[in-house]
Amino acid sequence: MNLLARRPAALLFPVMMVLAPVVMLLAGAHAAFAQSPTPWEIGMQPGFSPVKREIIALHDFVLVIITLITIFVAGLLGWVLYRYSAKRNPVPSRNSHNTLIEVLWTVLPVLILVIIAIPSFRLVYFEDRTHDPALTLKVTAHQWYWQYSYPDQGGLDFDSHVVSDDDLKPGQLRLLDVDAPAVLPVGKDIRILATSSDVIHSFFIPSLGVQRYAIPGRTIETWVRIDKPGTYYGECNQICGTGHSIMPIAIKAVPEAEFAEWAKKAKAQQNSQLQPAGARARLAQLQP
Ligand SMILES: [Cu+2]
Repeated sequence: MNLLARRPAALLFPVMMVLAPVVMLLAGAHAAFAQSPTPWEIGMQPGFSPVKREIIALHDFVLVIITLITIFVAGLLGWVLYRYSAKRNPVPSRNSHNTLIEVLWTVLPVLILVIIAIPSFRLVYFEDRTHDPALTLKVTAHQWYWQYSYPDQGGLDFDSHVVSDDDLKPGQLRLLDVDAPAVLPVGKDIRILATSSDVIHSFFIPSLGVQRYAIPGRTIETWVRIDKPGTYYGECNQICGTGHSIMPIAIKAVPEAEFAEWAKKAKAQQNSQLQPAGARARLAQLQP
């Protein structure tokens, strides 16, 4: 007892250890889940879709191969510098050919490339399309904002603009938050069709493994299945003009029932509103 009275810190530590997870859980319950870039990030954002998980797996696999090659070549270089310096090897070899080594340094790189190509091509086809989508989201890029269309929801269609620095509310992310995010259901295969009305843009959401060029006169497909509710941020990542930095992407993933409710309300609002700017503002208020 005496000991504890003299050293309150000894008691404080176990109490904090017990309380910390509870406090974190409570804080987490209030803070909405969101995926965005963080300062000093050097790795990729974590994945919240099957495609992104495959991208991370391929990246990790190739990283091992690259690391082994780099270590091997650096080691070889070091050995040659040491062993064949003019001091240690005053009379250089006059050989100009060695069939075995030449075959090896041709065949081995080819084999390594084939080993990388197989999972790489598999991934290209995996992210290409989904065969039985529950929903289609059509994305049209404009200088400098995104337009989202839902052909399965009675043609629901709205524009999504960046929130300007002056209008940012507490907790909103500068150059990432938008007035009307695209709302999508979680756990469903969603077909994404990207196109553009003016110049080449790119629809890019890192944590969902979505990246498709938006090209005028073309429609390019991909798909996504979002693991959990939350907001997933992305950006146009094709230099498209002076406003390139002010066309971020925000995807709000919600449970299916909530999505259906949102789509119905948003469509009703859209029908009752003739002024596009007003419709946009009212749609923004409807976001869950
Ligand atoms: Cu762009």
